[in-house]
Amino acid sequence: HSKVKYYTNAFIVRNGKILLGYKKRGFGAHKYNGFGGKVESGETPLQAASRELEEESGVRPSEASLRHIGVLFFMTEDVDAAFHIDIFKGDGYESIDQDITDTDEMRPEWFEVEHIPFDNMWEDDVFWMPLLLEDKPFYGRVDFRFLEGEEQAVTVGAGKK
Ligand code: 8OG
Repeated sequence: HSKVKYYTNAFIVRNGKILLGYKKRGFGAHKYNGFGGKVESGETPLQAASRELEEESGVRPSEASLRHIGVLFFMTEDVDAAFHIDIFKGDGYESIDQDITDTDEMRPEWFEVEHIPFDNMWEDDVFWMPLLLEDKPFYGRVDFRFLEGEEQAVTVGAGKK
């Protein structure tokens, strides 16, 4: 694992609801997730998170008020890279609903925070999402292995920062 790849993921939580996107294609397709992607060279993670949020959901950074809340570190068997994901949380403003748009990549949808579809998300999310919801900064480490042809998380650790 010589390479580290930097990604972002952003979640908007407002009035007891969380904005998730149903990923239509690519990496993590058919799962719900926050909005994010690769940090491009010359960008800070916050700039990348703001750009990806707008590209994938239509939500303008000024409406999202993103702040950094967590870090996840992943390794996957047979993948010659480690992934460092900066997680951001935003409260959003009243007008945020006017911004939200379906895109080629993601279909945005609000969920009650009591009914987050963890069965249809990355397996590690259930461990750290409570910390994100409680505004507690966190870190997590996840190792994925291929079991019966499916990628599954076998080791997960998450804690308060
Ligand atoms: O650009 P692309 O859509 O391929 O980026 C992948 C997104 O998926 C990026 O936002 C990082 C995110 N991601 C992982 N692994 C995990 C994970 O275990 N949980 C969550 N919530 N997001 C993840 O790559």
